[in-house]
Amino acid sequence: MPAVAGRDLRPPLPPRGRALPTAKMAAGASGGGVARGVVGGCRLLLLLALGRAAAPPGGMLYPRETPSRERKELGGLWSFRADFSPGRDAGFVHRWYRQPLRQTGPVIDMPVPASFNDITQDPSLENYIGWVWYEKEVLLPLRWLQDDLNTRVVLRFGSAHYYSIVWVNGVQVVEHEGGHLPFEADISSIVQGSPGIPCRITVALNNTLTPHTLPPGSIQYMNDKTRYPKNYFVQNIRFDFFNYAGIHRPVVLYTTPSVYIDDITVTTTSSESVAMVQYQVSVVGSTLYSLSLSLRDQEGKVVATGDGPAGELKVLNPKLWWPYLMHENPGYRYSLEVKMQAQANGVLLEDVYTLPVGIRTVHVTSTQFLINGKPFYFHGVNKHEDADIRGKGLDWSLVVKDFNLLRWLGANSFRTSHYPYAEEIMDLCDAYGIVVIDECPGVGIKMPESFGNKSLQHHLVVMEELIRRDKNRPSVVMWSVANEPASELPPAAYYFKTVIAHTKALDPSRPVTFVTDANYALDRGAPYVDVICVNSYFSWYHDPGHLEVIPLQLTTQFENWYKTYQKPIIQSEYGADSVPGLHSDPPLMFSEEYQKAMLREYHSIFDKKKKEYVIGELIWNFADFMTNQGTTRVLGNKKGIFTRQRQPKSAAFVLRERYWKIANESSCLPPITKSHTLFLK
Ligand code: GCB
Repeated sequence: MPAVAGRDLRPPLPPRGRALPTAKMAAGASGGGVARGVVGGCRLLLLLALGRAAAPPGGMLYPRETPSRERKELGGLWSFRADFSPGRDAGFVHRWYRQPLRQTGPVIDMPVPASFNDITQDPSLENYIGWVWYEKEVLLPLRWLQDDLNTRVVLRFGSAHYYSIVWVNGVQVVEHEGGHLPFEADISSIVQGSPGIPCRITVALNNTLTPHTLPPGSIQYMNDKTRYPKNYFVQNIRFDFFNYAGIHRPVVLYTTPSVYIDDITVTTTSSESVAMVQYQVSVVGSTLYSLSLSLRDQEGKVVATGDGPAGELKVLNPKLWWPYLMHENPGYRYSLEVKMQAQANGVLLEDVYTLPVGIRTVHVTSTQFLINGKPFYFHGVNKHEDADIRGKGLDWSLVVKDFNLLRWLGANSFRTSHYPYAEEIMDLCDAYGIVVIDECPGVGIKMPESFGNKSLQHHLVVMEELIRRDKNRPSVVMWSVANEPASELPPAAYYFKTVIAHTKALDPSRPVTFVTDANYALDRGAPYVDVICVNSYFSWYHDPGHLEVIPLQLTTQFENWYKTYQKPIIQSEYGADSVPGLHSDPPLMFSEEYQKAMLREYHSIFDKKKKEYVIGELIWNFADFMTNQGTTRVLGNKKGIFTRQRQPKSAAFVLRERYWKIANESSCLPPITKSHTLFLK
């Protein structure tokens, strides 16, 4: 992505309550002053100014039903109201959370999970910036409320974009900064007083991006009265996907006993004949409890047992977690059942949580990426959470279709470009053996002020939240802390040194990277990564139309990076837009033929360099996706090998041939047949 002109983007904050009549999204718009403020956001600004926020304490176990835990889905239709008041602050001034939202003014039905942008015909909602309000009334099962001291009721959001404040029956229960990651609140004390009465959940969400959010952005007021209406502003972003917002992932209520298993951390080591599963369990609610653990295989047989809050389980002849196409039974997971017993209020409380555990190891050498001691080559894709109508909202049909397409393609991996994906998607990666480079929302970090202390502290918190969520996933083999930051800027050195060191301290078991498009000689973050992940668009953004330059430029790229760092390299993005159905021979840009020809040029060099130190290739992109409007985007980014509706373009067949060939060459299995493997699971 070309950078936005680097001028000073720091005029003063807009006055409080300033009228904001028209909001439009724009990347790199110019012509006015930029405000650092959050739209309707004196409140948020205050919060962000408070300094180093720590990730909320405690665990973030996925809410599973177990013998001691129930779960109630809150998906479906919610009431919705965007705050179109001039300062976007009417909801706070008039305390919309204190009454049913419909009593505050007109509401519409809004599906959850979904982005709100594409649901109506209203362009001002599609491009809305500021606070929106969601509300749902729920009746809780009486049994949750009867033994009021012993049942804990938790309200959990899989994610909401980007700043969330939640009230239950008018009482604020949680605030959370950032999209893409879960947050929750114990609401027991609020709901237990009123059995039989619907409980009202109100959510205020603000999608404004500032230089200190992740991803960063800035609000720009267009002050030239000869060109723009009064108080006109745009949200500038430096990333290339539509800035969808809303409640994007499942909202659930779940229960635990009042003394409960709060977190479990598992790491694994293994040799051929024996594996060790190291565990740590934290319990909240009492210091007097007992813990017992049993590890079962997929036949239900107990293979190891343990007790206490920390220890090691020994597994003889372990069945390892293998990537898709590397083993005939990929994605093997044991079940770790953790049982806690405690006395509280004169009764015996028992909590049970079952965690899937994959046993595998990851190591990086100067030329290889090893999974279970065997060289692993990433032949995969970059994706987006993106679809028409629902935007970034979780959609099971789309999720399952995508996994079927990935396996059809022979892809063994993807990067969660450019933010953490839904836990439900990650579960399927674990189950199918799809290897993941897990990326945080550090995309578009370009402005100098986004490398300051405030941004850095927030980035550290986001990494804490990401690792807390995904640390036990066997599919996650590497953390990516950013995509294409301005890593050539002087403050990038300290910034990435700190973020990467923090990530490694939180999780010493996985390598860490960030994805760069900077010049190898100027990049100040690369010294700290374990694997070099590099993006390049030769013959597209550079030398457009000149496919013949690819072999030389790509070879030079790899050789420069390797000679500088002696670290293995992944081509983490390469691609070309193609408009499906547009043909041209000889190949011209935007035709399906050009996309195919570009692939072939890149592949010839990958084939040479993968014998040395190139350890992977991830196409940009799996599917077409929506972006801001712009002169280089035709209803979005068309670099997908599938259309947005998941139909293959010609390039998909080229990639499929290649990926299956690589899988067959590198597999220790008898030749894998395409159809056979697709239906392995
Ligand atoms: C990139 C970015 C990705 C863009 C892509 C493109 O380098 O990482 O987010 O979508 O290029 O197509 O411009």
